[in-house]
Amino acid sequence: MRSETPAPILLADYTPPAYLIDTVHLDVDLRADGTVVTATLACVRNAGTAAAATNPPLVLDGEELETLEVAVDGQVLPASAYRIDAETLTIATVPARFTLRTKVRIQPDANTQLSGFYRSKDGYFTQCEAQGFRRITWFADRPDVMARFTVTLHADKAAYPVLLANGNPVGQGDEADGRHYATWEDPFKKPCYLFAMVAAKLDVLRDTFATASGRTVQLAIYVEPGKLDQCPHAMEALKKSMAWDERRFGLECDLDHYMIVAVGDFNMGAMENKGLNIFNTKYVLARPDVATDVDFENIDRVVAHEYFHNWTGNRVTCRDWFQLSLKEGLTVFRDQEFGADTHNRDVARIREVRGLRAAQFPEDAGPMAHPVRPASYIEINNFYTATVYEKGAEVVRMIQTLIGREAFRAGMDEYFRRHDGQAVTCDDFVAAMSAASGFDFTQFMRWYREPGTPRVTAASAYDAQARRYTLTFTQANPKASDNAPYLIPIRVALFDAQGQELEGHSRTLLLTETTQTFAFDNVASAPVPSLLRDFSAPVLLDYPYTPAELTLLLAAESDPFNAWEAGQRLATGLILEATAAIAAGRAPVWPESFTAAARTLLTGYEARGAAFVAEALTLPGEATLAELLDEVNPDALHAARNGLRRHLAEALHAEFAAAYAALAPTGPYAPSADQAGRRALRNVCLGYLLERDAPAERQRAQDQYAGADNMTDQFAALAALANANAAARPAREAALADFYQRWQGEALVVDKWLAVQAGSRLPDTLATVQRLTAHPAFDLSNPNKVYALLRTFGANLVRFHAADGSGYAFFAEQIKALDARNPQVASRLARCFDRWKKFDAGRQAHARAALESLRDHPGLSRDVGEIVMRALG
Ligand code: 0A1
Ligand code: ZN
Repeated sequence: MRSETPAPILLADYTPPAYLIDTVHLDVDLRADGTVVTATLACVRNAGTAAAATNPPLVLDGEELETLEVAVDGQVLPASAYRIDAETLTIATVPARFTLRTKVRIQPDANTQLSGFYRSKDGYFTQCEAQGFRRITWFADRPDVMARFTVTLHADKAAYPVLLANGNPVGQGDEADGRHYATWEDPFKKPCYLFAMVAAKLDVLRDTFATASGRTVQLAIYVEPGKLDQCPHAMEALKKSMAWDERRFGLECDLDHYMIVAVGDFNMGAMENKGLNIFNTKYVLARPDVATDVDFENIDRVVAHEYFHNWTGNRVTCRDWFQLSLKEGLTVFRDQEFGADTHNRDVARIREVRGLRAAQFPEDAGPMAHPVRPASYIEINNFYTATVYEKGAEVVRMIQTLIGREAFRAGMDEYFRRHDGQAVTCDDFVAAMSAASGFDFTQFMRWYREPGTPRVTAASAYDAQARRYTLTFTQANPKASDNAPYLIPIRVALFDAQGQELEGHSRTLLLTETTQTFAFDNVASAPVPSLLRDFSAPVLLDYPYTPAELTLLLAAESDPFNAWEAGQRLATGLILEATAAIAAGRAPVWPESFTAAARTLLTGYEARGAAFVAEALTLPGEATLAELLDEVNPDALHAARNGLRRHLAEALHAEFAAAYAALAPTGPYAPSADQAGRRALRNVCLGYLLERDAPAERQRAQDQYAGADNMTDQFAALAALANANAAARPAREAALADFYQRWQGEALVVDKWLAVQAGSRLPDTLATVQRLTAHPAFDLSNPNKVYALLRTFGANLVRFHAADGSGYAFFAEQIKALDARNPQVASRLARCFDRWKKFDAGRQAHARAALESLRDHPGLSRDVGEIVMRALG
């Protein structure tokens, strides 16, 4: 059992650093027995803080460092002059300004956490956010200490021909014994979490970008040898992002060299290190035969995200890690806007909200609920969350909604004018927005401060005589620390019974009170309100819509998000009713009106857009639906949702088949928004058609699988077969075997193969997953493999939450095995337990036992410990 719970770190305890570091020289010598890092730091006592007068000790952070030497101003210190404990180096007395030199040895080959400097396949790579730099050398590992870095790497030339670090190359050459060196100098001050270096054997794709002011930026994408033909899409994405940021925000690239390095072992998606982004291969490599439309789009978004960080995160960084959303919420908002401008704005918004409801709303309702700006944490790596990222982006989006696009742009200009080169807080960002717009954000700051999703309840009244329509909103957030109201922008429009939008009545209401009424005058008849258009605030909105009103909005709303939302509300109502019916042993009822609405969508896709119709015909996911229930019966919910799918498949068989035929590809594959939309709808049709369990439909899927010239269609057919019922078993097994056979050499495609089996609704999925953990394709030390197999299973509501607790017990053992190697990844898996209290007493008992066995596991990491402790609450 853990002997003690680590103390939380508190925002309220923030104090400025006692010492600053102006410059850093790193000499990094890669040897067979480890890497020796010699760091020379120009340190200075921080004027303007208490430290200036008190001469405090110098305390630096370090982890798993073998310290070989410590010197101050060239004098090697005797061991008695400093103290090293588990995580700090303390030198009791230092001058006001001095040079510290430390020499340490680190073991990148033994670094299984993938934080700091570590080995992966073809070489050595770094990951320093949030606190990985301390695993490379002694340092003040906090984002408000910003320094200028120079780095020299030495390594064997044949094994590691590519030597990279941030900034500009300023020297290179050969050394004795077949070795070589390279020196890089970064002209920008940066916090150490943005440090990166690479020593590896890699191929490179080069290009250039001419900035608006006429500078030329050298672009390079480095990948594992043999993969250059999977780089062009990422390169195009990079150039598009650079041009977009100039156009939309007037932000130009400040670098001479912008490099992306792809690595197959990486805990997260990608990292915005200054001038030297390090990416998970998943967000770089793409070719039509190995990557889906969604992969292509994700690559655009992630490449853009990391590039945008160069301003929002790097030029202006965070004062402390509580401010993480300052860079992440804002940068996600920026990559969302880029995605909307370059793909399909309507569908982008729908997908954002779908994602928010599947991940962030459950987080905000569960044991890990925290504000966009948390007030405390035990392990910062646990706070790279949907709340900080996606809810944070919603908060930034609301700021733009409140002040308008132009003022928002002026606010961004003001933010950079005030804070370029600084480490600042979320308050500083909002203050710049306020200065540029005159808007008072005092009440709005509640969005940064409180956990939980506000629930807004709306009611309407119509006074025919006065021709007056009123909407009354009430807001509440039981997770908040008090009952004070939020400032909530609610976009509304009114529709008449024929589906005409009432002119002059579309507006953004600012809800500022707990209960507040808004009046609309000159309304000729009782209208249908369309509330929260474009999802103008991240809230749960209740309004007693009738199915007829929702059907009208689905057909008539010109705001694509709210049209989609109306359809989702209709489907949600039916599925939840059916869940209750099934749990009570009754048969569900599917009204003809819903089928008719679906038929109208399906036959009208040319007018409404295939991508939109694909979204509208996709039922809300089980995790999203589960949040709406007090106690979840996953079997009944699963049966209800699939029952509705099967009902639609039967009732609309002819329409699905016709659309499937009409949407057949007409030319060569391109990952364009238009083509991707058509493929998405066609594959939605395929999925429905296969619900019918008929040999002809299986054949259709097999034909598509065999005939596809691109991964989108091939994988959609495989996924449909992988979920098909008992009779399709031979077809399913044949397709899975063929897919592995064909793609076993492409790691990212193998991930898809693992995920499609782990996410399958077949009853024996746990046994399959257990078997796959022993398959040569699986590797517990590769995060992508773990996420593909284990996290996908953990998100498989009906199978993970099996009534006998087998899913939980299996998962707990996997987490223990993983925690010993990679606590960050183990901790992400542990999050699959978050919602255990929403299930029945039997399941809860099993989940509690699994969580307690984790809690009591010897040597459990701080990462997993925090998640388990919060879950057990
Ligand atoms: N800042 C990166 C994400 C990232 C965060 C933490 C990491 O290691 C713990 C790695 C990457 C981004 O937002 O893209
Ligand atoms: Zn980011």
